[in-house]
Formats: sequence, C-alpha cells, structure tokens
Amino acid sequence: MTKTLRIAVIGAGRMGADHIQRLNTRIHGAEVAAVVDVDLARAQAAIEGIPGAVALADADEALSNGDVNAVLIATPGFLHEDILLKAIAKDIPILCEKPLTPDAETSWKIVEAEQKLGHKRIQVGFMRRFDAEYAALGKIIRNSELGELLMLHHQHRNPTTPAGFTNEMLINDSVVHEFDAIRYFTGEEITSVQVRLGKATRNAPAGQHDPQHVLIETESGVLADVEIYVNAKFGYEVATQASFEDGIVSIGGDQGPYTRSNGRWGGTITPGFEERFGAAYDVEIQSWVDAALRGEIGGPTAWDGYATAACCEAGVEAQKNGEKVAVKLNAKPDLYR
Ligand code: ISE
Repeated sequence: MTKTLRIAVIGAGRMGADHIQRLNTRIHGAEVAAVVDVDLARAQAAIEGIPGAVALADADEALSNGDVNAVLIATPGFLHEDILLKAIAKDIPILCEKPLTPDAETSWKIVEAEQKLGHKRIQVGFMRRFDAEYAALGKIIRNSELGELLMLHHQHRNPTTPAGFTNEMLINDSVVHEFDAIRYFTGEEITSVQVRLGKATRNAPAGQHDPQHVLIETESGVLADVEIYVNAKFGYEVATQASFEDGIVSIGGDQGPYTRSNGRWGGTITPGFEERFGAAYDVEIQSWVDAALRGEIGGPTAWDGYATAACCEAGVEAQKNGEKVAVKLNAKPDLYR
C-alpha cells in the first residue's frame, strides 16, 4: 500500500500556490512531487525549497512521471475536463478544485468515466464542508436538535472581483459554493433557482450586475436565498442564518479579538477567502490525503460536482430570464448512493 502521496499540483496560481504551501508545511502523508503551470517560471518559483519536486509546463508530462501517484487540479475550471479524464484513466487519487467542470454536460462525462472505473477517485474542492461552523450547523440539522430546518439565508460578500470576472461568474464561481452548502446542509438536491436583479452598486465593473438575489428551493421545500455581492468593498463575508422550528442559528460572522480601548471598540474584518477558510482547506486536504492512502475519497464526490454544475446552469439561465428555472439532473448512479 502507498505510504505517501506524491502529488502533481496542476496550476500554480492563487489557489494552487496556496495548496503547495499547505502540502509542503502542514499536511501529513503527502509531498509535492511536481508543479505544472503553462508559465514555467511560476511553476519553478512554486517549487522553491521543496526537495525532490520538479517544475513542468505540461500536465501530461506530470501524469506520466513515475514519481507521481496523485493529482491536485487547481487550474481554471475550463481546463479541468481533459486533466480529469487522463487522471481517471491512470486510476490515481484526484482532488479537483471547484468547479468540477464549467457545465453539467462535461461534468456528467466525468461522472460516467468514474463509474466505468467502478470506484470513486475524485474529491471536489468544496472546502466549506470542512469548516468547523459549517460542520456544527450540519450536525444541528442532521440531529434535528432544533426541529425541522425551514429556511436558509446566505450572504456571500467579496471585497472586489479580479479582472475578467463576468456576470455569469457571480453564479458559476461564487454562488456555486452556496449551492453545494445548501445541498450539504439539507442532504437534498436543489429543484429550482431564480435570480432577481435589483438596484446595483456603482462599484461593479461594466457588464456585472451586482448584487444579485438568488432564490432556491430543495426537494422537501426548504427555501434558501443568497445575497451574492462581489464588490462589497468592506471585506470578505460568507455567512448563513438557518431558521428552524425551534430556533435560529447563525454562522460566519467575523471572529477574533473584540477590543475596547481609548474610547473606541472594534475588531478586524476578514480580508479574503484564504483567511476565512484557511483552516477548512487544511482539514479538507488532510482528509483527501488520509482517504487516498486508504484507497478512498474523503469529501464531496464527482456527483456533487455534477449536481452543482446543473444548479449553476439553471442559475445562469435564471439570471437572463428572471424566471424560476428547474434544475435538470440525470438519475444518481449507484456509485454515489
Ligand atoms: C472564489 O473563486 C472562491 O472560491 C471564494 O471562496 C468565493 O468566495 C469567491 O466568490 C470566488 O470568486
């Protein structure tokens, strides 16, 4: 049995570089064997100080490297399909950053390829499931501690957006996390999505309508709403309030020292997702490594990647027509039951 994962990290951008540091300094049972980036200089910079790691410009080269026995995909989503299919063919553990692929059709191809393999190899990088507060709320729901869950209210606020962040990306890149969180909390599929566009901020770049109000229903009728607001300026906030029959639970507020001094009071606003979810990423990657060493996966599956891609497709259609759009899903294969 493999004792150490020798991982090829594909993509050395913001998320890839973060994972490389994590693997190199905090994760047990895994090492960075290769870093791939079309920008070879970036790959070289990323392996600095990592003994035994090589920098490459081509994912195929990494996958055929005998020293590599696992892959972490952190490229932009439109590049995932090709790398995923090749990694599935090699039957090695895969951690794929979200989205699995950018649309339901290609995500379904991945689900089919994994089914042919006959066992699960892909874990999708929905890290919030590994955040302590998400896990605590999930437990309250599953154990019916406050009666039935009735409604979920999500706020997803980012300080600003990188260049090229399109209107569709509010759904595909940001709300995708909320789709996954709602599926995780309720244990149900999402049945419909509607998007309402109201008054918009002057701070959004051309082409983006910001904020947007996303209305979601699940199989049992739980109603969820998401305020997606990606040019909120003040800082980073991803919070949820859950309404139960016997109580209300809120998660995701700013934490940390609350100081009163010199006639003033205050604390620090979370600046970005690395700070908000840093600990969750550590737990997520350790869970993947531990499970991979047992020949399993330790988190969200390719089915979760496919189901959220279908939600995003409905969401982008709903952005355009303002209607309530049904989420279309193929039957869930036995492998994921
Ligand atoms: C980004 O890609 C992430 O994954 C962050 O968690 C999310 O808050 C942000 O909106 C996305 O753009």
